[in-house]
Amino acid sequence: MINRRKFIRASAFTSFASLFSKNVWSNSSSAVIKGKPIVISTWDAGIEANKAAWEVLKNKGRALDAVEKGVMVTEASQNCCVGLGAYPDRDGFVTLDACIMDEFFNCGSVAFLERIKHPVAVARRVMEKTPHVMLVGSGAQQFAIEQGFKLEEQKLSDDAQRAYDNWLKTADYKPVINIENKNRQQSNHDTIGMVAMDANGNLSGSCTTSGLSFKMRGRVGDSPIIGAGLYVDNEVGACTATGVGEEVIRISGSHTVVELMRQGLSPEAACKKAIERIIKIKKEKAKDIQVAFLALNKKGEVGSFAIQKGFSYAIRNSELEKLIPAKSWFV
Ligand code: SD4
Repeated sequence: MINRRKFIRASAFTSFASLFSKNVWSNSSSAVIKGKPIVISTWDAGIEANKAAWEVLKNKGRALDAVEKGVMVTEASQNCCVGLGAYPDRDGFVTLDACIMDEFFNCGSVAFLERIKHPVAVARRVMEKTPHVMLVGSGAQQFAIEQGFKLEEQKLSDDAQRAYDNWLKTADYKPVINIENKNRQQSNHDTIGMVAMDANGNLSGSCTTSGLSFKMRGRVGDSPIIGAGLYVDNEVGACTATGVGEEVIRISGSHTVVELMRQGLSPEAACKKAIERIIKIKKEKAKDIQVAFLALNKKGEVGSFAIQKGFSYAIRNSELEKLIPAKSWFV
């Protein structure tokens, strides 16, 4: 890969070059955190989610169970961006995307799923009970009901109704950078991606979201797409993504990060390279986009990198329970 200076020189776009030269690395933590078991997850809500995952991991449970139980905490909580209490699409419906992947490349996913409280648990059933990887829309809902999941009422939470009514005044669609950390009165919540390594050194991951608020009906982001919002290779490491899903899908983001780690890059360096790839593609537009990657390698080392500042991730192991601000391209 070309280095940053050569890349600037190679760029035909002066303003694009200035976009690069303006960036200064954030001095946020990049401490190498090592050891197993360990669980990491995106945004502030990761702290609570990690607690549930840690209960599994500390008792020598499987990483797969930990990452399912962990993100179910966020799915069940009231927040902007995960679960049935989250903000709806532009037609006023909450549609949920989720996936899960284990140490054997088994994976399951649901997308455009409505009225089911725990999409990640349905994704796990897709993985374990069907010959498929992904079910969507009414088919995913039908499968969930067959599997005993309750069909919940079609109703927005009070918070979501307020946000939707407000949005309808202009009906102007625009992804909001770091919506997950903005204007939340209680603790902050968001799309959650989680990866864990258990006491046996096995990796698993999960990702669950309501997607971008006020999205087009039927829109699916990166979160339920294996290789985009999540990827696990038990020989190498695991990665999850958050932010504007379209940009993550475009570069098969999480898979890219895992492949970069396979080539010997540290988790943080791999995340940074993937972020650079998006910036190179988006040019000036990159300054209005947030994407972050969060990765864990087979040695138990953790790393993250975002386009914009404001992304943080939660970590839990036997010594630490902490929210760590990620480094970012723009500061
Ligand atoms: C999506 N990646 O649907 C998700 C949104 C997200 O924090 O991560 N928000 O594109």
